[in-house]
Amino acid sequence: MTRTNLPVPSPRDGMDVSRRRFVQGLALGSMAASAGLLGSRPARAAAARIPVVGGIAPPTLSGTEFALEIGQVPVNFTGTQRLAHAINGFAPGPLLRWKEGSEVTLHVTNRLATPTSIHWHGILLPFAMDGVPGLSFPGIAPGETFSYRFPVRQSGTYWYHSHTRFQEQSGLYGAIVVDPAEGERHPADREHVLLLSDWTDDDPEHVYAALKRHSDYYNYAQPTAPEFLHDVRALGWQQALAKRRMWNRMRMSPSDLSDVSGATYTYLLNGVAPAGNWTGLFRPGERVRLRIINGSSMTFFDLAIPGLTMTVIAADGQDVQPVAVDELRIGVAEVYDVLVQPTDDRAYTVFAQSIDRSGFACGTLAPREGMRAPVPPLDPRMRLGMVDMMGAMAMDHGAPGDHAKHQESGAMAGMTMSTPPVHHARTEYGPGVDMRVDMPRSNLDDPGVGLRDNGRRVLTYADLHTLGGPIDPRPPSRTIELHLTGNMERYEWSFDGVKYSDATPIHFRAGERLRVVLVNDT
Ligand SMILES: [Cu+2]
Repeated sequence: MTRTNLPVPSPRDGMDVSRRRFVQGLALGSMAASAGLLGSRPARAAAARIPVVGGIAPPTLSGTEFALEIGQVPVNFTGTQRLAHAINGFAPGPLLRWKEGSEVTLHVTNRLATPTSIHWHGILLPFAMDGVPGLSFPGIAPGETFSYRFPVRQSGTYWYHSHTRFQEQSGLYGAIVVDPAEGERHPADREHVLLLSDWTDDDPEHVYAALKRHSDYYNYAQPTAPEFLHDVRALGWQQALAKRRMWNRMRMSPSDLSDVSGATYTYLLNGVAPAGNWTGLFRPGERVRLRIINGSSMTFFDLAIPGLTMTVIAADGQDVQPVAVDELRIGVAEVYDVLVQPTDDRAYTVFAQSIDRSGFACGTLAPREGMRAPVPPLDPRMRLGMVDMMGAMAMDHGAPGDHAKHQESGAMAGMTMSTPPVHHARTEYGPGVDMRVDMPRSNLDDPGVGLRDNGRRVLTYADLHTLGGPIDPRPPSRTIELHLTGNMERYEWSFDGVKYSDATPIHFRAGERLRVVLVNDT
């Protein structure tokens, strides 16, 4: 495999994270091809690419007053030049560093020809500062400046993103770190933000339109004829046909782990493609805090750093009882803070593979620049089993040839078999809903498809405990049950079968202790 690094250009304003520009181009193309990442339609990704610049890590801005300009900037993550949405010329945007107890002012100026917005994800603030167009403010018109001002009432790792159209997908997002007023609970010798994301050279508007037309447009891993024949050999004709019919009846595909895969997406770490090898430095023996943010639009990542144990100390900005793991699955918009303590004078690879194993983001932790550790192979692709799709129902009835039953029985035995009574709203019985789950399970201790019994300690939600018990000890006075619903073929999503545009508000009472139960019927 060949890899060429271009000379690093001079840093832009006040960058304290080292910036790197790299060649991706042919290097990544051949890497992807040799790793078999391209699925059954390799043509578009394997096409010859001109080696060019491949991504730049964003700078840090800290203080209480910020001037952020939203515009467009040429980027090149794949060998093809595209325009990204950017903040102060960076896509992703700068890391914003605040102090708990301060008041921050952020003047956001729109230099685009279209409206824009910034939403501060996970930040507690007055509603008018929340940055959701049509809900908390009208958005920021072209040429206009909107000044966000709010007190910072929390600490931890968060992020921000545009809440307008698909601007987030095309670069308008960044990290937020809030330093606690009283000092860190787990002081570290140094820290790095690991901001994961997915980039497409296609116009995200076009990606969405294609998914609307054919929801499996980007699913290049559909079961193949050989796979069917394999099922026939293993299960016999009748069961193999029954299995195929079952998936067809659900109008779903067992390979439907991600709507858009690595054939379309280039996965980025801190705005840098894999061949660019973003590098975070450490001195052997140091305690290093990694602030891991999934700022992608559509991608779940499974992240590990071979050779290092990660001690999870915070989830979504909230400190948790420390738990040591080898790997964690991070959903879209989730955040985890972990501590690592590399003792050897060598490089470690930060490896974040997409849930469908179609690609990965990666970078390096190293004592010095220019080092690299082996990049592990992608885990094998897996198929969803009935247990992943149908919840408890699959356990009662079983399913012919169900992979989960054969290969992942260990995890199934440990699953929480809670089957609370489920209520489907009348609005769920309409053309906008193609599936309802009658016996949902709350499998918080299930690592999830592809991570069960993989020989690594994998974080589950059941491992996460608030420090010092619940923040509010009162029992809930009422429960609202909401169903996440959708119609895959229409690529249309809703609560209780009601699209946002048709929905009326759900009323919460100020100060009440409320339980909201979300049931995923999709
Ligand atoms: Cu958000």
